[in-house]
Amino acid sequence: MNHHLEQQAAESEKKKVKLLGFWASPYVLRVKWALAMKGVEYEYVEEDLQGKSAELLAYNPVHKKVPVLVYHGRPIAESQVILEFIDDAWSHRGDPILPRDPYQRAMARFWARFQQDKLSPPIWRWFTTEGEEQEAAYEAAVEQLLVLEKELAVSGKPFFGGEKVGFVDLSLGTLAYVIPIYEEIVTGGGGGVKMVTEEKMPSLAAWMGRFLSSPAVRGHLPPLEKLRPRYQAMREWFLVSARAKVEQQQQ
Ligand SMILES: N[C@@H](CCC(=O)N[C@@H](CS)C(=O)NCC(=O)O)C(=O)O
Repeated sequence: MNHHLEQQAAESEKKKVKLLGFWASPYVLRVKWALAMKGVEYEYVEEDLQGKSAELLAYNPVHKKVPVLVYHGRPIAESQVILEFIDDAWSHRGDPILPRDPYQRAMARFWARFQQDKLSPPIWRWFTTEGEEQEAAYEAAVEQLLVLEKELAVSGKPFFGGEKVGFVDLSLGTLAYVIPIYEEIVTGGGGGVKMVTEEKMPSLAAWMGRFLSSPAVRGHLPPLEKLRPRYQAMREWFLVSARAKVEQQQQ
C-alpha cells in the first residue's frame, strides 16, 4: 500500500474503533497495549471517573467502568474480554495474543485469572496497609510472586507468552510498572523492603524490564511523575481511614 492509501485506511479505522479510558487505569493500559500489538488505529476518549459521561453509562450500564472498547458502534466491556475480542477481530494482524493451541489457551487464561484472584489482591493490600497487616500481605504476595517466578524460570522463555508478549504478559503487565512505584512509596524512597528482587526472583525481575521496553508497551505508559503522587495520595488515604476506624473502635 502506498503512503496515502495507508493513511486513508488508518483514518477510516479510527472512525470505527473507540476506546473509553482513564489515563491511570491498569485495565485500560492492557487494552492500549493489545491495540498497539495489532497496530489498530482508534479514537481515545478520556473519561472523568468522578463525573462519568452519558456515553460511558450507556455503553457499560452494568459496571459503569472503563475500559470500554466500541467497535462499529457496539460496546465491549471488561478488559480481559476486550483483549480476547481484539485478538479475534484482528487475528490477521500482528502477533497472536492468545496461543492457538487449545491447551495453551486454557493455560493463558488460567494465569491471567491467577493474577486477578491470587496475586494482585495481596500486593494491593501490602501497598495500602501498615504494621502486621502489611507484613502478612507482604508474605502472601511474595509467595504468589514466587509461583510466577518458577513458572517463567521453568519455561526458560523471555515472556509468559513465549518468545513474544501475549495474554498473560498483558494481564500481568501493569504490575511490572506499579510494583517499583509501590516499593518506592512504601519505603519512602529509601532502602528497605522490596517486593521483587533480582536475588529472589531473577526471571521475574528480568521479565519486568523486558516487558516495559517491548515495542507495544514502551510508548503507552502513563508518566511516572503523574502516577507516583496519585498512588502516594491513595496510600495515605487508606492509612488515614484505617487509623480513624481503629480510633472509632477504641472510643
Ligand atoms: N474488571 C474491570 C475493572 C475495570 C475498573 O475497575 N476500572 C476502574 C478504573 S481503574 C473504573 O472505571 N472505576 C470507576 C468506578 O468504579 O466507578 C476490567 O477488567 O475492565
